[in-house]
Amino acid sequence: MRIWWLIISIFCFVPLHAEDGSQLWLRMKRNAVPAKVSLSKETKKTETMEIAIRELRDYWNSPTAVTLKVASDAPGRDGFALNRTNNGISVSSATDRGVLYGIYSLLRLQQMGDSLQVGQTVQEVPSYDLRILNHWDNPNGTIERGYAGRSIWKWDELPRRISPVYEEYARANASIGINATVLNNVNAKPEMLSTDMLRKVAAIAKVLRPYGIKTFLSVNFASPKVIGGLDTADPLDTQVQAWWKKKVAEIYRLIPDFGGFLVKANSEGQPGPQDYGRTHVDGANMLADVLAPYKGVVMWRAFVYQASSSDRACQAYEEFMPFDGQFKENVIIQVKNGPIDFQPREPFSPLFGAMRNTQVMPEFQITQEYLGQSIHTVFLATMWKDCLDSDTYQENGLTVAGATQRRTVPGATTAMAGVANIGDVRNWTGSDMAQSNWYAFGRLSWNTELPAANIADEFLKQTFSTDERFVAPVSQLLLRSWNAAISYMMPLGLHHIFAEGHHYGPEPWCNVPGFRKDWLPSYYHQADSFGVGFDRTTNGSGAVKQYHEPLSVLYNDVNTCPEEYLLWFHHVSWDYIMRNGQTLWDNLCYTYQFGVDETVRFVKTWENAKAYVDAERYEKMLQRFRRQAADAEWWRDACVLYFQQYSGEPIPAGCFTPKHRLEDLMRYKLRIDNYTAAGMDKLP
Ligand code: GCW
Repeated sequence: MRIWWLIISIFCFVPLHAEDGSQLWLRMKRNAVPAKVSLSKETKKTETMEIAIRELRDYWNSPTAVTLKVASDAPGRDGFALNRTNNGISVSSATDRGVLYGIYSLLRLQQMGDSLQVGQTVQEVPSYDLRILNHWDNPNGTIERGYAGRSIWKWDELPRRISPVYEEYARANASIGINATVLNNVNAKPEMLSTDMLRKVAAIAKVLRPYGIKTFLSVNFASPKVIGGLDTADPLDTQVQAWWKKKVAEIYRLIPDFGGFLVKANSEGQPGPQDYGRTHVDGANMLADVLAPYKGVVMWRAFVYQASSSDRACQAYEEFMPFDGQFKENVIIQVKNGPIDFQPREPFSPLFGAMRNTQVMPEFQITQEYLGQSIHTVFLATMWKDCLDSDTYQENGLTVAGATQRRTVPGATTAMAGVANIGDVRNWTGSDMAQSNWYAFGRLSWNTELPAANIADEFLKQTFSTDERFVAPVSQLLLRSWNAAISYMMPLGLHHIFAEGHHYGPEPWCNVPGFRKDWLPSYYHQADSFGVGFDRTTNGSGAVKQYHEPLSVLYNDVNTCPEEYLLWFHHVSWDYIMRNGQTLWDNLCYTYQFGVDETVRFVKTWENAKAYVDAERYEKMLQRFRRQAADAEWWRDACVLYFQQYSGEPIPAGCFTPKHRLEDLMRYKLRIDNYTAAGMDKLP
């Protein structure tokens, strides 16, 4: 009797196929009978090829036979060609990795309900050589700015136990063209380079390799001192150089295809060459020399700023431009998309247009540190496209994408980096919708020309449903979500008015006694009784001068500056008349309210999508959309009521009635102790 009761309860209460989001966009149905796949005569059956064969056998559900071919006349650099004739489909590439990307492209078509026609050929070559994730994961399992649990890298168990997650991770990345990964935080612990850790890294690299993924590490510039026992880390010291040489030799013995180093030096307290009176060139070139015999590269970050008098937005340019042309061939300067720090909206970093003789790569942030973390839905393809498509005016029509895809010397490596939003929760990214940003990063780094709308469609069709009644409205939601977030957080060029520390909610009033000025919101918004905004014109910090004409002139003039950057470049009076005839103050209020309205519409859109989504993901996302709408009101009230103290103006009649009182919001402190949920249940 008891046993029956138990069995009945199990069947009634435990759904057999609970949807946990763990499959990401890879939801092909496994074939009952393996598909027909063959290799052309000359093609070797490498481990990578075996994966390609297995994927097709298991998931290619068309009767059309597929032939895989590695041939020197096929597209190189990871590229591939798909070709359909009366005899079937051929997937060819100069490398087995290219074939793997080809078969994932084929499977993507199938999942989206599309197919190749007879006579049709598809040829693709990726935009960048390296399409690389940056994990900000620490050896103790925590993740800096991670909102999806703990690190997937289980250092305690490695190299003994190899978690099956590593291969799932490799496969997911390969399916969207990602071919490199930095395993650890740029705020790097020196012990990452200990022999013990390197053995663990090698074990991960071994799993990633057949999927075409190269392993990189972030290194702490003081490593020779901290773990090497030397009394200096001066890059010009021969003992220091010898230490790195030996360390790098050890790394390549363990990981023959190791990619190289990512370095955050002399930034936010990290050690660097300047500690010894040396320069970024001295530091980067020393490591580049050591890595060169192995074809390794150094990604040296330009994210540097000091608590100096100069505008923070100017500092990366000021520090790096003098060295343009002096970096070794295997150095890439890694530049964040905007001049400050992954804000909701920034103009592109002027370094992209300025550096002519240095290989520069964009760094985007997939993890939503400043965009609602794993609670708010903000589709970032739109933001990244905005940066990549920006004209730098260095030469006719040279965009950020163009400037970073161009090789400064023939042997140079091109790359695009994204700070991962991946953790060890079952659905990888906390929010099921946040998977779209990992997906978008892969697809865009593969092809910067892809429209954001196509990426949204691809993601939704593969991850949720191909039903147009679902795809059309939810894709619209995704495409509007970036603008919505800017509107309810920081419209018109406002930036960095986040709560100190967690960067989740608003705190334009934040003032920590003794804190660096450039870590406080008032440094950025400069609100006073006259107006608001940071004067970066030639009368102010002069940041506009770092852009080529006509941008420098355009940005410098309040009348021609694009309004989305108005308060980024100008300190503007509250009664300034905007292009739509409203005063700045009124426009600010209306824009905040527009952001709130959008989030309310998002909740409705999602409610209408219920019929097309499994109950688990539907419910989890619904909670998040609702919380996003409530947060939007929090943002609106906090910012508008705070700025009102300076403008002295009323909220325009009929615009909105605040839900909160400023003094309550100012007293409220969001405690985020568990980043997996980012305080889902906590609101002011
Ligand atoms: O966005 C800021 C973050 C830091 C981060 C830093 C960086 C890894 O708040 O947490 O440190 O940027 O990019 O180095």
